[in-house]
Amino acid sequence: MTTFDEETSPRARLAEPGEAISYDELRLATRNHGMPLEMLDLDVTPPGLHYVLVHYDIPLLDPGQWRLEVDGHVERPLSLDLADLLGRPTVTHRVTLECAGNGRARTSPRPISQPWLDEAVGTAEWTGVPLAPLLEEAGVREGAVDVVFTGADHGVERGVEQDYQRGISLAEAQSDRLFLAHTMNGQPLLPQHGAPLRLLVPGWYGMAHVKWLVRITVLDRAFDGYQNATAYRITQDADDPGEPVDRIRPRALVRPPGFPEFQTRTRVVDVGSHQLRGRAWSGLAPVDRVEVSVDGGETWADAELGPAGGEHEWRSWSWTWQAEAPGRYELCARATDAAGNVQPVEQRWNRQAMANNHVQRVPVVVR
Ligand SMILES: Nc1nc2c(c(=O)[nH]1)N[C@H]1C(S)=C(S)[C@@H](COP(=O)(O)O)O[C@H]1N2
Ligand SMILES: [Mo]
Repeated sequence: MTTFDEETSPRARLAEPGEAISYDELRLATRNHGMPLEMLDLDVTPPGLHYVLVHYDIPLLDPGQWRLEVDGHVERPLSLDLADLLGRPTVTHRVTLECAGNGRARTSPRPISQPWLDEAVGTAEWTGVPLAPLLEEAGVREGAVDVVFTGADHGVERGVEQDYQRGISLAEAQSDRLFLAHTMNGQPLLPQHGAPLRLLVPGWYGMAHVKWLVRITVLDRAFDGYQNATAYRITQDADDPGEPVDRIRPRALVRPPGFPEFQTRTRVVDVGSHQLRGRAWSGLAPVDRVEVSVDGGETWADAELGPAGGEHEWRSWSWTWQAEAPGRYELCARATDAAGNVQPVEQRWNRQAMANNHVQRVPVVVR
């Protein structure tokens, strides 16, 4: 195995106090992109406007040559082509995806990585094949522990050369929630979203939803690959092994009202009545409360919730703001779910800012 020096593949680190965004971070930020927040108006994010996060390169796979292998600790390994998968019974679900690092650029010192602000989220209508029947067809053997999903993309990260791989427990993999999506918003998957096939793990942060899926391997031991054991962990310091990142914590976003100033994106609205609206989601339980603030979180009012949709789909909310006096305001929203998880106003950041759900702040000038 090649070893990579620190210049080629630096280890994880936090920015120095006051350290500006680097070209490395800018390069990640221009390859990967967030959802423009005005798309919070829509139930389903249009193709190309859903956020994108790709660790390495987007592999261009020939759908005619592509195969999915199901192997490892199974009785009957499977090798399936796309026609086989497209011919199977499907499920369709609207699923909200959010990157586990959404918001990480807001912490100080920030972890050096894709510098998300608030926008690493999107909702698509995914169609595909349930995973559990495929595992049953392959015949999972006694003693199986984890199931590993391998993407066709390859790279080096923090000195470790790897295919993008994520493991999940056998119990999760056999639940009826997981499916292999070949269709997004009624169209074949776009290259950046995992064409021709990706895993969907509704309710979990983005890293679990392996794109460009080529192999599903059943293990008789716990998976200790990089993306599970090293990355995507909630740690307090550099030596802490931490806890794995799994389900999405409650978060609400405001659709920025009025019109923006080009450079600062400060919003401009006129004195008067404005319907504020946005979306809220949680992978832990359905959202059942959204609160809104126009004074930066000093005081809160309950928003009206839109219809409850799919179990893992964001929920719309609205609230009427009487903007009576000209001046500067700061809009915020926060979500609570039916399991009692409340989005905190004061974020307690972990080292990598993983699975944070800090409150968005939208500066508005009322004129
Ligand atoms: N094969 C593969 N799958 C992947 C990734 C990747 O880099 N390679 N990125 C993951 C991460 S970190 C996220 S947040 C989601 C993003 O999915 P999207 O780009 O379709 O929004 O894909 C996940 N699946
Ligand atoms: Mo992510």
